[in-house]
Amino acid sequence: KQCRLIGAPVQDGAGRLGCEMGPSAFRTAGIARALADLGHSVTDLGNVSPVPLRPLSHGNAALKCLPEVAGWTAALAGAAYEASAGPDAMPIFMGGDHSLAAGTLTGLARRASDMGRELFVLWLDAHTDFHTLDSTESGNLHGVPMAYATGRPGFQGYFPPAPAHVDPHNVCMMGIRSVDPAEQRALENSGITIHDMRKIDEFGIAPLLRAFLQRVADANGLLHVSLDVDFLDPGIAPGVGTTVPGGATFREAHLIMEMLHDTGLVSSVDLVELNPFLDDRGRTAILMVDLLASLMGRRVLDYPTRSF
Ligand code: DIR
Ligand code: MN
Ligand code: MN
Ligand code: MN
Repeated sequence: KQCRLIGAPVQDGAGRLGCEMGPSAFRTAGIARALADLGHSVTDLGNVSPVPLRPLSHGNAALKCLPEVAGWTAALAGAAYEASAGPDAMPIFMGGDHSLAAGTLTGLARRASDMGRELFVLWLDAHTDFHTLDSTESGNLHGVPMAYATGRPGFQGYFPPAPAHVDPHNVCMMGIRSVDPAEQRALENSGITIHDMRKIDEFGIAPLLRAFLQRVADANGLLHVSLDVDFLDPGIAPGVGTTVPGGATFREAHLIMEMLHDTGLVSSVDLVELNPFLDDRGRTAILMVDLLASLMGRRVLDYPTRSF
């Protein structure tokens, strides 16, 4: 694969400072080396800069940093479109908070549509990030990217016009365990598949994921994986501003990544919400890099050499 590392040091969408250090932490944790050791070609394209701001005012007084996040969205949609060109392209967006997905999802959706393919999204997160600009109560814009990307109303005139939308029927969310009431109402008829932690506990992650991957394969789709650090249990991933108890375990997360690699369907990745200021000696950054390495082909067990 042609791995293209793209830093997106956006932190204006999160409720606390620190995500702007995310791309540096991923680099320090050895992300390029981990991919190169697996035999991939790796290019670090550096960090994206937001487009110039224009003043914006909105009726929802809770909104924080709307012009800044709108500027990042425009810049990242362009960066995602460009970095996804070519048959072996594997853009990897190093966040930065999850508002960056407003840009990556819509830029990648435009690329897919150019190719005559459909974009599918595996959303690994404690949260659904399905607020509109009107419904968010916290005002933190990392809570809106999936609503924007799937074309929910109310973004026009504030966020840039989306270059393309993601079909909500092509979205599967796993790990969900914190949903605000307004999001829940909107999700009910959205077409999005949601596997919350209850479902994962009850059925296990493998059959749920396998069913989604089969749909992607049947449609010859492109698959984008958006991995929010808070998908993981806070016990193994403390470096995030929005920890929620009861997250995915080390093995559940690695199993997902290994199954994704086996299918060969993944064409792009977001690594988001890493807050190095809150991390414990880099362990969350290192875990995220290890998960990416599993997704890109690293094997924990080499079965043929086992003698028992
Ligand atoms: C909550 C938390 N739904 C909000 N959202 C996120 O503020 O809108 N936390 N994305 O990581
Ligand atoms: Mn998120
Ligand atoms: Mn989250
Ligand atoms: Mn549809």
